[in-house]
Amino acid sequence: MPLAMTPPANLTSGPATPKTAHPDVLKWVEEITQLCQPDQIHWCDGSEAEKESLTQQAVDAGILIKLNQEKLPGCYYHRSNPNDVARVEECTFICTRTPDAAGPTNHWMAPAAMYEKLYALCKGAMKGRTMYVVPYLMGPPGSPLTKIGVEITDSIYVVLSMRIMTRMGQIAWDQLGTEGKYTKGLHSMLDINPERRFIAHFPQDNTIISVGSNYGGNVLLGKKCLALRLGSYLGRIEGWMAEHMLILGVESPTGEKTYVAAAFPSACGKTNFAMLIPPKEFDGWKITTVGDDIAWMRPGPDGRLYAINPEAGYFGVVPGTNFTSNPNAMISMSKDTIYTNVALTPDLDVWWEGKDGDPPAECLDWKGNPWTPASKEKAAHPNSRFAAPMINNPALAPEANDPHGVPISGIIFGGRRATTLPLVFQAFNWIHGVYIGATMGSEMTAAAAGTVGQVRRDPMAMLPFCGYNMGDYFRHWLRMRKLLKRPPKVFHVNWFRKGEDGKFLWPGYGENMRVLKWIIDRCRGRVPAYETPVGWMPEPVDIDMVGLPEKDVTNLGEALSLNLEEWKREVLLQDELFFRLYSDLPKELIFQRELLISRL
Ligand code: OXD
Ligand code: MN
Repeated sequence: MPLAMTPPANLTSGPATPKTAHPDVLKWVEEITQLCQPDQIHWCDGSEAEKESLTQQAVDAGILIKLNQEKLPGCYYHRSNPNDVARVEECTFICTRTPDAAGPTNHWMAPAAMYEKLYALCKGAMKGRTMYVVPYLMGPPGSPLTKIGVEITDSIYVVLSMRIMTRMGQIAWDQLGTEGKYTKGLHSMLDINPERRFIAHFPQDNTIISVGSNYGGNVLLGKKCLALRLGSYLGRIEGWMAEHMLILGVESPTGEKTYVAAAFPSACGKTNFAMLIPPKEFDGWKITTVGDDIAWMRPGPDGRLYAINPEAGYFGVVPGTNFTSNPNAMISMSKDTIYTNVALTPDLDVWWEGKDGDPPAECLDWKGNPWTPASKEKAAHPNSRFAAPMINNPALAPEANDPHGVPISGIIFGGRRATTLPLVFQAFNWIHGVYIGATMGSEMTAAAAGTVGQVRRDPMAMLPFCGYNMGDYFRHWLRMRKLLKRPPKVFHVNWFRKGEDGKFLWPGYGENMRVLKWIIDRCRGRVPAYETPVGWMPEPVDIDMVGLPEKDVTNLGEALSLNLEEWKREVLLQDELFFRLYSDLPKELIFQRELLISRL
């Protein structure tokens, strides 16, 4: 088929030749070329040869450092600008037609005003640079949930990371054809200046524009921008859900498989939970990872909720990861991985706080400055990351590539809470579960710029990621119940509760399997629970503690305890969000609050 538009004369050879005949893509790329004025255009095909050549160019330009290939085959190291190390919520905008459609929890600007501002910033921004046109799939090929995106970027780091994080290249051009729908994404680093940093979403145009950053969460546009912000918007219109959730499979010794999805805020252990290795006492039990960050879910023909992981890689927090906390993540990042903002040792290995073994006697910290164990600053940035292909994960669920997705039996909410929230409880029903998710709170982490440690309400862990009015988002959750004959059971967990001595009451990591087992058994209706004002709870004897030290067994009672005075304060704290959303809140949630207060 002839191309609908001929690319500019000087850009017709090699990778400058379009890899698609999709008329709208060609028109849009031409428009962005005129606007950004790159020296060259590279249409990505996702091939090995392309990867090799781009990686070499990135190394030559000092954007990547080749790591010790004996220790870390195929691995590279990247340092971001120190002003650009996390997602920035103040710079993130939902540009719906009215501010009300974006709602009080999102920053809003009118689409026309935002386009004008960003096009002015992008004018000539790629002079002297190459513009990459990156096609990608979010989801397994052929899934009814899968979406196509095209990201235009001037960052080779973005191209190489998108290749890990998504199904990038020819596969996406093929699925797009000449008539497919796709999400437009334009990214330019500009001069990596926080003053000129905007991550703008235009839901009605299915478009994202991100400028002034080169940090993953702001610039790998398939991830937070498409898979969550635009995804949640599209899900509401199209009758499905885009959630900030891991998906895991639990296989019992008899081969029975159960799948759960879990929403924890950023840097609260989703990757660890998704890759959990059961303790040795759970002989024959196996956890497999479908996804570690994002779930797209839709009702299946049997009335259950089916989930896919739209991603193809992990963009995980590195510090604290070791062979005890998450062996599967360690193996996942042992090859073909891009590390960002960890420390670099003299033999070109990587190091971070919490890695197994002793700290190196000397290394370069994440900013490239000399570091020794006596240094006051951390060697790795607390939000340093690894981008690794999911196929590296020894626990990868084969279903991660299944276009049908997996049936979800349980949804687990959780936050990082030192007090009040017990180890685990179960919602009375779906509506109560929506209330529990909507009122979730968590201590802030380094994944976003802000005050680390402060408790903030983070409904369904979606506060930074919901692409429309949060009140309507809750309404969408409530409405989904009507589309499900067998809705998942809903739970809340808190691995982070502390005792009076300030120490964690629960050992966490692989031992979370013990709580997960109770959850699975509840989903399958085969263990008891007792009714409390906050939901169904296990007695300590209902959690299998065999093999754990005496102190953990003793602490379990406290980890599971309810302090009604603390809960009354909790309800008042929850009001902070409810007041903000009041005019948009579904009545069901207000009733749930009243019911909780009367039970307390
Ligand atoms: C992430 C995040 O990167 O949630 O997954 O910040
Ligand atoms: Mn996340």
